[in-house]
Amino acid sequence: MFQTSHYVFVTLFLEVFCKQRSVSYSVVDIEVTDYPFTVSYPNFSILQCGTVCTEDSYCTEFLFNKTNKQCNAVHCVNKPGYSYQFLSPKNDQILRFRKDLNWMYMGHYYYPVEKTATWEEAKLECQKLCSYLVEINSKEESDWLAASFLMKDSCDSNVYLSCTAWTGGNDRSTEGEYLWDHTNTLVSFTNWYPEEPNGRDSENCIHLEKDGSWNDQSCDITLSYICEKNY
Ligand SMILES: [Ca+2]
Ligand SMILES: [Ca+2]
Ligand SMILES: [Ca+2]
Repeated sequence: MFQTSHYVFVTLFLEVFCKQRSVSYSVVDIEVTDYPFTVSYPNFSILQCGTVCTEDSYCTEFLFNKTNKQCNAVHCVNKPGYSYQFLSPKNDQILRFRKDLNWMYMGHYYYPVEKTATWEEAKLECQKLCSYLVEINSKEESDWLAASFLMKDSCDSNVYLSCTAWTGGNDRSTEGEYLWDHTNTLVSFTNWYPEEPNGRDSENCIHLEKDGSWNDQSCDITLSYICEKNY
């Protein structure tokens, strides 16, 4: 009993502490899955563990073993130069905390990132969040994404460069053959802006515009992006 309330206290403190860095954590209580990419820190306090995760952009979640003070930062993709441990925590001594991000749910989970990035950078940023660049399969999804995340009072009238976001759609492998990056499936539903796509070899990545329409654009310019995940 003492131990439980002790950790409840520590947990609350952890959230306050980490909020000063604009990151808070929630206890994860869903059935455990396997964690292929965890970085191990022995003999840490729970606060040190939270701080390590806060300062590591690849860390989405951390695991803390109450008994042996083992801290494990969870990554979703391989970070170059890190050595990883596979972890399958069935042990009830292991507390799990996930970084809070404001994923919006509409059948899937969506997270708009306003910071701009090239298409490749945006792809990696979504992977770091255990997600992928958004894949759009219907007019409803396209319109909902644009209305929810892109259409703002501050947008200017330039359809192409203001209030737009990368999607996972691209024809980087074969010109004119558009694929969704994560599922590697053909783009079947399309919602091109009039006279798009027009860039041939120089424009191989699809971005979503604030009216829900699409444009092919050079993958090297920097735009906002939307990440999606199934759960
Ligand atoms: Ca989708
Ligand atoms: Ca192209
Ligand atoms: Ca274009």
